[in-house]
Amino acid sequence: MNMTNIFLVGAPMDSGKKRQGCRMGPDAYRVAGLAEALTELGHEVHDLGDVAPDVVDLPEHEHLVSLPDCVGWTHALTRVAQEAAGKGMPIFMGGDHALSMGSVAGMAAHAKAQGRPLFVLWLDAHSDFHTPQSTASGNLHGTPVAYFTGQDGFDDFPAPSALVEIEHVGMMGLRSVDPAEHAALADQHAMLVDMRAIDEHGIKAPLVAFLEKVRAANGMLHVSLDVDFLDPSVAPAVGTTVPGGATEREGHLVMELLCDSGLVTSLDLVELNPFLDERGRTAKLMVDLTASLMGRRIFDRPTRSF
Ligand code: B3U
Ligand code: MN
Ligand code: MN
Repeated sequence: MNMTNIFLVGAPMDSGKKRQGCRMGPDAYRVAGLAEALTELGHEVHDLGDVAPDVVDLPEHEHLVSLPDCVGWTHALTRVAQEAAGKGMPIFMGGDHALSMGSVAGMAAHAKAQGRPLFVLWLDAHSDFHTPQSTASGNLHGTPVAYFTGQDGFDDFPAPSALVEIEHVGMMGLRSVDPAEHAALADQHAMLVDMRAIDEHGIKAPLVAFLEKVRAANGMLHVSLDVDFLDPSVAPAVGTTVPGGATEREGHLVMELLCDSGLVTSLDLVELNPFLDERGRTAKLMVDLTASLMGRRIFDRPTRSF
């Protein structure tokens, strides 16, 4: 793979839900050797350190968890994402999934300035398609896809300067979708790949179909990897464990195919809660998956001919 200028952005956001611990994520990735693994692959890696949320003048909400903080993070990360995207490939080290409101909004603004559409691959057990009105938990990490695709109800948040078309969103690994999200997704045209589809068709076929759409549209591609995309038996360090997830090998294959495509322009690593990890194994797996995305191979040559 060609040398890439990679910008690591620490986003120790812990405001998107009640359970705490994701704020330790960026340092866990540093300790697990993310920068070193990418440098070893020949990339130039710059760690921009940790971002802090903007201070916003907004009262706490009676139902939504840490609304002012989430709004402040969205402001800050939108700005930082846009800046970093102008220089190279940003990797957002979360932090919980509410950080993707900012990372994706920033990448969408950058793509718009390039005259290219942004596509988003959402690797997650959840669809994160709630609005502030529909969420029963009040946890805003369940809302980013609705935010950056321009659904109603995000009045307290910055209005994104560019939206992502819902047709440009592909979700893979789905196995926990709330009734309100089901209803909201029913009349939309996101690519929805649940675990049944992966069991029936394998993980490669739907991914290749999605990548073809990105290529045909000359799109940029943001990948958002939630730890709970993976099965909790291999990735236990996450607050919302959902059994029946992707295997370690499926995770690597997705990353290898994404690497081969050459289409990925930014990445989120989200929902790692190091407080719940077992001797750093989840952090290390996320580092290894990122290495696969950035060119690590078992063999360099194609293994198509056996
Ligand atoms: N849909 C549920 C659960 C959830 C969403 N994302 C995560 N959990 N990690 C909710 O609370 O919105
Ligand atoms: Mn998520
Ligand atoms: Mn999830």
